[in-house]
Amino acid sequence: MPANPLPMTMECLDLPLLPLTMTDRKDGNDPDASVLTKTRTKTQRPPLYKVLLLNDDYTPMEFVVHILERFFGMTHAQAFEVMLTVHKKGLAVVGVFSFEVAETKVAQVMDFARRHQHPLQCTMEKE
Ligand code: TYC
Repeated sequence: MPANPLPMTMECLDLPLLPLTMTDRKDGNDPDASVLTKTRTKTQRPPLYKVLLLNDDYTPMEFVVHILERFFGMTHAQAFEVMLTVHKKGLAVVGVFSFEVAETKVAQVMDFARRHQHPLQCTMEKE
């Protein structure tokens, strides 16, 4: 399994103010023209992005294994297994991250592959 460092970014969404019922009033009086309101706050999770590794006919298997160890924190055994999945099925999800982390991983892999003159392709998509 690939390492999955989920950043714990929490955002709050303030929902519309809701009228309170008479039982919510502490004084027990009829508010007549006035209405008390309460804010409901709901936590929102940040969107997550899958990082995908694509197969090709030229990139050496050991190079792909190295990429998975180096940039995705996999052990050699995990990396070899994921590399074989990509080789056999055409692609595999190698991690799920926030937008910024996924973007960085893709850029690191693409740059490392280009510098070693391998055609390896890495992309991301919203989960
Ligand atoms: N298909 C490549 C080969 O036979 C190995 C490979 C695996 C390439 C995974 C890319 O993402 C990849 N040498």
